[in-house]
Amino acid sequence: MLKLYNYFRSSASYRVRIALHFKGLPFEYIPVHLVKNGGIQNSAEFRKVNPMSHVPALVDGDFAVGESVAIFDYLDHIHPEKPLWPKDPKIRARTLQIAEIINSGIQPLHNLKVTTYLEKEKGWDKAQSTEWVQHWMKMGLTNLEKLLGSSSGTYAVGDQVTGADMFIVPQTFACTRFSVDTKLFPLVTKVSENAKKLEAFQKAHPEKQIDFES
Ligand SMILES: N[C@@H](CCC(=O)N[C@@H](CS)C(=O)NCC(=O)O)C(=O)O
Repeated sequence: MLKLYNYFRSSASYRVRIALHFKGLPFEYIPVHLVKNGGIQNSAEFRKVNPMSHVPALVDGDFAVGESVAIFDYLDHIHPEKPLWPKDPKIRARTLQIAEIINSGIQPLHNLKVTTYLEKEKGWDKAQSTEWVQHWMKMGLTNLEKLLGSSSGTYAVGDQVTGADMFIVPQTFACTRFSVDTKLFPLVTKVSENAKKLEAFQKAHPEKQIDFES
């Protein structure tokens, strides 16, 4: 069985949980607490699974892969039904564009190790680091909103569920944690709300996970 090293609150983990449920693939949930004891992701043992010291990481037999974009690609190749990255070249490119706006343009700027660095190494207080996160979230979502103006239908890319929705929903969850009002971005909110009605998205929600903490 596939194993998923992840953390309930991690938006990148949430993406992969959605993808696994969407494809109907059972998996063993291996919690990696990102905070306790300096963060299990920083342990030598976990670094063997993912040298980047972050979740998620998917393990299939003796093969381990990190990075949600790569994990989605791997899942599509081992289980091609219900593609996360659709086959049509234009739909696929748009899906990956949206995923990358979030994956490289927004999420890294609010990652735990980044805000910890700002607060511990640069001496910023919580309010300053939160303002930094909010700035990058709003900038990214403003640009994503423009793109959704031409790409979205019921979901982020037309009327079919794609991997793009699986990146957007966890991002809106992260925005709420950092008090960024996603209602400022009506199309982002609309496609996210539509996707959240689907079972795969509901099963993957942080509050439904075995390691959930309030
Ligand atoms: N681009 C990576 C992002 C992974 C990532 O940043 N994970 C965060 C949680 S969402 C993490 O494990 N952070 C640990 C840390 O900052 O120490 C992916 O898509 O998998």
